Amino acid sequence: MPAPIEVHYWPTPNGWKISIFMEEAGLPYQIRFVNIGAGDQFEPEFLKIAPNNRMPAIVDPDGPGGEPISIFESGAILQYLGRKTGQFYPSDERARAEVDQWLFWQMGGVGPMAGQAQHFLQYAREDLPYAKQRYTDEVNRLYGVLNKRLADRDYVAGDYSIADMAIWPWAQGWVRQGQTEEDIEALPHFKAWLERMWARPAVQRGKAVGKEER
Ligand SMILES: N[C@@H](CCC(=O)N[C@@H](CS)C(=O)NCC(=O)O)C(=O)O
Repeated sequence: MPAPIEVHYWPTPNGWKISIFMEEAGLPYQIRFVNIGAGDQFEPEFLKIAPNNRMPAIVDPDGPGGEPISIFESGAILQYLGRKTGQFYPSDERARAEVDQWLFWQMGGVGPMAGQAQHFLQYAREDLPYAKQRYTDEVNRLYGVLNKRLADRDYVAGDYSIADMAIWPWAQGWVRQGQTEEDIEALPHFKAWLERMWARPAVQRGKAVGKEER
């Protein structure tokens, strides 16, 4: 039995990406809660493995060469876990490039834009209509791109992959990103994919990790 991987985690979309992978792959893991509301992300011990003071991060005691390794940034963690396990991340270069494109599309697009939409719609200290509209519209545009992509396939890069695991935790939170029921009805392939993902027991288990902490 391999030593469990430590997952430094809080139950948010970026954290769920990793708990979903762990559940899908059946890898032994140990959750270390990083309560970002209480400031745990600024603790010196955490900063040693995650210098950007953001979770998630992992520590794999059985890293390359049998030595421990720590990794931060959810996209890099998913790629590492995919390479380590040979699951949900194809080794064929053409197929891998497909996954990478959609993984980076999430990391550079959906995550930051949806995060800003949520910030300006729900947390900003002043009402900034321009910012609210800008990020709500950009999220809508991105989900439109995803809808088109899913018109002729079940998963974003063909087979189910780390790209789906990265996108879904953000996409399922569309209500908080200013999207309306009508907006989502207009994206039938996107909507069907959200449901297809939620039908996976490991996705449900991954999203449930630590929900009592929130
Ligand atoms: N690009 C990073 C983003 C991680 C991130 O933003 N994590 C948030 C929670 S979802 C966090 O730790 N926030 C703590 C803070 O803002 O101080 C990744 O994908 O790992």
